[in-house]
Amino acid sequence: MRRSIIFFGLLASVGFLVAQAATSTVVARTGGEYGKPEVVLRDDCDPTDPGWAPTGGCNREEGAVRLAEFNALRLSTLAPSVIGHQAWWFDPSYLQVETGQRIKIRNDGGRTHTFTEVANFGGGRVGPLNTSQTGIPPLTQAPECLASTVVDIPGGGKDVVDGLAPGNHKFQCCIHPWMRTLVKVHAEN
Ligand SMILES: [Cu+2]
Repeated sequence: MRRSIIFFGLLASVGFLVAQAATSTVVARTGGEYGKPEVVLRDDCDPTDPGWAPTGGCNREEGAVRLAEFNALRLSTLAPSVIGHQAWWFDPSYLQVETGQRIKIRNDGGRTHTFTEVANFGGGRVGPLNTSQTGIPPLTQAPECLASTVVDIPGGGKDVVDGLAPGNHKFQCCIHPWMRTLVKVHAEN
């Protein structure tokens, strides 16, 4: 009698440990090491600068980057092609998810962005943002960015990406081509 109680007690402990291990694996993949399955599209346009108005305005309550600064930081004298203003970025730039997990996309910036899958990172659809130093050709446009199916996400807008196959997936903004995220989808195991 006493022996069987100990035996069942042991079984219960083992079961608890197994359950705990399974739970921590899930936590590690979705909430811990890998982060949330979400990409935030960011910029910091200054809504008080009228310079933004002709190209869609700036849908933010506040921001610190005027159009002149944005344009000045497109190029660096040390690089052949566009570098881009660092306040315009995809957060995170590297995301790992499980097969079947949907990825939420949120534009926290004030400008329009896209989150477009491309076979190869390249230029977007706006010529002046694919720019290079004098005498050097601009970025080659990613063909996916020229498709009519590209989804524009306005400042404050949202989207969702799902159905990604296991493997690496490259996403970029088709307006600001230096905004990029590599999504690594892990196969189910
Ligand atoms: Cu963009």
